[in-house]
Amino acid sequence: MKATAIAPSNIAFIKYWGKADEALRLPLNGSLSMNLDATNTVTTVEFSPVLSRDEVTLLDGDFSDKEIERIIKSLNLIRSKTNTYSFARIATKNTFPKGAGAAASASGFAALTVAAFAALGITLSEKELTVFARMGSGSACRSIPDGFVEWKKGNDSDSSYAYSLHPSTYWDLRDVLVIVDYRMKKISTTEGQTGVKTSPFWRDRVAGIPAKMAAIKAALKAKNFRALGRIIEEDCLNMHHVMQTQNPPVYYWNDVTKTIMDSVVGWRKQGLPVYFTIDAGPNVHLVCEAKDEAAVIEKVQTVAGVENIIVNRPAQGTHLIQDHLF
Ligand code: 2P0
Repeated sequence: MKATAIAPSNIAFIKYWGKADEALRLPLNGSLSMNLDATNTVTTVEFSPVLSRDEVTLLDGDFSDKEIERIIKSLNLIRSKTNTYSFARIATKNTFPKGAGAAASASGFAALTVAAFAALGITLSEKELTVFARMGSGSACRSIPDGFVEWKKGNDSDSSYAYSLHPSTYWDLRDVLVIVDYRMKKISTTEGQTGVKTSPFWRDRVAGIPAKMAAIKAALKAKNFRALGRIIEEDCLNMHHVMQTQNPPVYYWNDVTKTIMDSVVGWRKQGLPVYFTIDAGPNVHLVCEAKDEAAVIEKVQTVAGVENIIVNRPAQGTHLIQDHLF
């Protein structure tokens, strides 16, 4: 049987950086995100007894050997848990470039997990799917449930899962993704996280997360945009502070990133409610309410060095579609 899934990427408002268990991808802290509708991965999977190896194709580019290895590792895990002995044909495509600061590994492993189980004819609960996706890439578990999502830290594999706090229709926010560099990041997030405990500040950040999670959930519940934005920006800066003080330091920003960060503070002083957040790359996500989207875009267009702007709305979680890629 053939199955195809579409998965959104997600932007973390409270971020995941560092693992308590490398093999299971258990995080050091819980995180919270919003699914993004313009940056998706579509993946088709078919298991077939006639194949003599897994065949993995990226339709809009090339996978490195390391990336293929990681996909096959995920498939092997699914095969071992389901007593499946066939190899699989997999085709996948992104609506955005890999490494562009939109989390391709999040949408990628979410789509792979949902398509693979459907292709095997096995129905898992959403929670179980998030646990499998998490083992492919931590942030992928947050791309499976709908809309605004919490990934619980947990203390073992079954308790470290993601669930929807609010559906995508709950709040008409925008994530204006400002691309300032299309090249792949130099340090992968998996590699960068291995040094987290060399930062003298990681403990402080992790210790502060439960209170921050409670505060951001309250801001979401009350639809208090300014409170939400303040926490988003604060946690972004906290995470990058940890990254930049690791040994060796992991530094993702460039000059345009910093110009935008400064500008956002200035735009707020002028009365425009917009907040920034940045993942493991130089590109900047500007979070605002729908009513301010046009004003934010107008401001961003004045910044030299901006290569592209992608406007995201809150998105549904990962789901099956009938348009197969082969
Ligand atoms: C996040 N990031 O919460 C944070 C913000 C990067 C910065 O989740 O090793 O690619 O595959 O579990 O999920 C990126 O980490 O790492 C990430 P792995 P992942 O979105």
